[in-house]
Amino acid sequence: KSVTPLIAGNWKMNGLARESAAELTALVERMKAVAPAACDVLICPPATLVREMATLAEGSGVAIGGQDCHANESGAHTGDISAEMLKDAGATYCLVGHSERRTDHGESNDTVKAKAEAALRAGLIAVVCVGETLDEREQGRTLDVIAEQVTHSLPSGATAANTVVAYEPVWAIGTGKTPTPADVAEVHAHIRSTLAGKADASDAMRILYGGSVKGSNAAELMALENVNGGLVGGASLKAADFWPIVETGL
Ligand code: G2H
Repeated sequence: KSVTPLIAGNWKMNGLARESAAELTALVERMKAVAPAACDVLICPPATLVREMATLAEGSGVAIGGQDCHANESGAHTGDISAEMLKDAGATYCLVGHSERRTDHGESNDTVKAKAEAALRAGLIAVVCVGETLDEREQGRTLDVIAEQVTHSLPSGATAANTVVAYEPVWAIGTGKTPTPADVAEVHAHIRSTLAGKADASDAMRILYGGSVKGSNAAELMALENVNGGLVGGASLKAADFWPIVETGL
């Protein structure tokens, strides 16, 4: 594959400073040993840890990202964090539109798009997440739902350099269930064709697969056409679990 893969870890609402620093240090040491790595590696810790993790990861090839950002640069938005603040803390990426944000916080495609545009405005790479629910899949609506989400969540001005798409079937998140490789390949091909004409250099834009990725299934998933890396939740929390997944991109 000609595109540099991205293996991303999403720690979600997990991590206190001491344990997280130990896990990130273990990952950083492994990355330094394979430098220059053939894939990009990203960890998205909770916002409280972004600055500390960014300092620990400096110069290692492990990038640090936010898990969400507000669409505005600053202002009266209690509890929210802007893309500029994440950038200031050392982040270079930001996830937007994760299904847990879409579900738990009622984020629409328009909201996700505004957040992705905020990430770009701040100079962060936006990782725009999309995915169908089990109901939508069972009704045969998967491809339509995904095309709709990609079309309406992608930031204007999206390029292969500033935007990544992550496909995460909602029913596969944290459940241990994964779609078949054929299902993943079908959706990724559909995302690729949806991107054509909507984003600059759409052929080179990275499309990640996420949802119960682990050491035992990563190689098969990452080898699929149009799969340019993974977004990993549970299996990214421990360096020892995450490393075999990173190795599929090395
Ligand atoms: C999907 C994924 C990471 P998990 O949410 O974003 O989590 O790998 O635990 O299914």
